[in-house]
Formats: sequence, structure tokens, C-alpha cells
Amino acid sequence: MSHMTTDVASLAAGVLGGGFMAEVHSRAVRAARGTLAAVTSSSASSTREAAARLGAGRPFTSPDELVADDGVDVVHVCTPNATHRELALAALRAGKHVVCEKPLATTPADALELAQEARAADVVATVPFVYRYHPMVREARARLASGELGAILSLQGSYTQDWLLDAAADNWRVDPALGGSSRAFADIGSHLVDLVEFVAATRITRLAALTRTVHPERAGEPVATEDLAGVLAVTEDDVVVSLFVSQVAAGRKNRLAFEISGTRAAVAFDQESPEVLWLGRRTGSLELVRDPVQLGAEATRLSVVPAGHPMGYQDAFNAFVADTYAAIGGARPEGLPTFEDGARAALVTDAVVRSAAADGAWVEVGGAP
Ligand code: SOE
Repeated sequence: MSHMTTDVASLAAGVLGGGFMAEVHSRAVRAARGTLAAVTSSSASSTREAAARLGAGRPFTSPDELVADDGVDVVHVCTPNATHRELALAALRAGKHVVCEKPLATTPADALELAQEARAADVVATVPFVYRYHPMVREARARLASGELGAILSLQGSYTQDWLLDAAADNWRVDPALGGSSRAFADIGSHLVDLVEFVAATRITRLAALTRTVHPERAGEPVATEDLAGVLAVTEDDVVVSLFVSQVAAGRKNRLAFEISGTRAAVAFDQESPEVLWLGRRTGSLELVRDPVQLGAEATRLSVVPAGHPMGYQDAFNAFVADTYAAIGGARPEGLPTFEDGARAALVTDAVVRSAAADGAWVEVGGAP
């Protein structure tokens, strides 16, 4: 499976995992004209249940069996974070294309190893940084790249949720053995870093972070992972960046937002209202709506329905999987998030963890893959 052109319509997906993300991936596989050939979940009964719910062809008894099966072309890893390395490595070594959920791995060393193995295997290996696939995100990126906003003066981003606000709320992500040593930042800060760096076409080089664990215990167990993180950072061009991530922000469900200010104009985006992009100007600020007649090539490409017919999260996910499958077919779609990008987010997450452990000391982000 290398760079031969594959018939995209014939791709068969094997999904590892049976949770919320497995459902999102399964819908996207079908939208990309793939077939859902196989699934495994954590036990025989949950696998049977997931196969029925997702409509997968075959329930497999183990991930190893699924990954080795000749009937599977691309493996979607939708399991808890700490299992990603082993499962993605097994899939790569079996010569499969891989879509691995974020965070790609729970340490930068593991994420860099996966990126290296993916390069060596010469397969398509992607990470669902799907917020890149909102048409208005591509529009913000295009307008920055064209110089319309001028030189970048500042970057602000935040990603806030409230599903862990109550002390009673618990989830595998809270447990470092399953989720990794960072929780809020690895889980949603990874999306935020990827999105801001993608849109602004820049990289964060050093940062200072403070984190807080609001509830010392959940479900009777001590909590070691952070509920929120505040990060001050600097890019390679010496631009000041502020990032804020919280899973205990009352009323916020999935508010991933950024604002980038340039010498001429600014752009702001909020993924809970993804059909508009705010264009800030000294005079004449406006909300640009998603209408292909006024958008660039990439925003137009990703607009699968006309203006006034709202698009959202699943559409973004579908576009990501469609581009992954197109890449398997030999295309080179713009802005496809790969294992290199997954490793990049892991490096920034690691810098956040190191800085927070040193009470907010400035640290360098580790070397790019
Ligand atoms: C839970 O915090 C979660 O499902 C994340 O894991 C996803 O990456 C995010 O898109 C929505 O929230």
C-alpha cells in the first residue's frame, strides 16, 4: 500500500473502539463512500453491541485480529489515549493506513515514534484535528496568507467545556493510566494548538503555563490531571499568544474559539457558530457568512451545501475522512492533519506539563519532528 492510486470507493475501514468517537468516525467513513468492515470494542459483548449499533460488517474478538485482516484497508483508532501507540503501531506494521484519535500518544517520544513509523511505512496516517475542516476556518487561513490582515500582532485562543464541572463527573480521560499525564490540555488543548498554528501558519516556540485541578477527587479516586490550563506563549516570529483551556467552565459545551489580530484587520471564529467569521476592522467590522460566492478556494471546496444551509461538526469530520481517503487514493489534499501534526501537539502538551510542574516557568517547546 504505497502511493499507488487506490479506488477510494472501495476502501474498507476497521474501527477500534465503540464509543462516541467510533460513531462519528463510522458516519464519516460512509460519507466518504467507504465501508465499515469491522469493529472491536473492550469486551466480546460490547463489540457485538457496537457492531450492531454502528452497522459494522464483522465484530472481531481482538484488535490484533482486526489489524491483520486482509479485508481492512484503513484502521481507525478510537480507543483511550494510552492505547493509541500500541494499536497504531500494530496497524502501521501490518501495512494499513491509520486514522488515530488525538492525542496521538501520551508522551512526545511515543508520538514522534509513531510519526517516524508512519513515514517509514509509507502509508497515510492522519489525526482528526477536524476543526481545520470548517470552511470559515479555511477562509481565515486564506485571508491571513493573502496578507489581507497585515502582519500578525497577537493570537488568542480558548477551548472551554463544562462536562467535568461537577465533582461527580468522571470519565476514563481523568485517569492518567488511560488518558495520560495531561488531561484538559491533551484532550482539547491539542485541538486548540493545532488550529491556531494551522490558521496562522506559525509555531509556538516557548511558553509558560499554569494548571489547576479543581476537584481533588472524582468518584472517590484522587485526581492527578488538570481541569484547566492558562498558557502564555511566543511564536517563532516573536508574536505573543494566549491560550486558555478548561473542562470546568460553566455553560460552555465545546467552545473552541480564536482571534488573530493583524496590522490591518482581525479574524475571529467560534466553532459553536461555525457558519460565520468575524472580520474586525478599525471601521467596517463585519460577520462574513459562509457563502461560496465570497469565499476562497478551500472554503468553497469544503462547502458541501449552499449558503444558508448550516454545516457543522459532523460535516467537518466527514471532510477530514474524505480527504484522508483521497490521500490514500493518491491525492494531496490541502491541510490534511498527519501524524507529524499529532506529534507537534504532543510536544506542545509536554511543554505545558513541564512548565506547570515548575509553577509556570518559561520552557522551550521540544524539537519539531
Ligand atoms: C471531550 O472533551 C471531547 O469529546 C474531546 O475529546 C474532543 O476532542 C472534542 O472535539 C469534544 O470534546
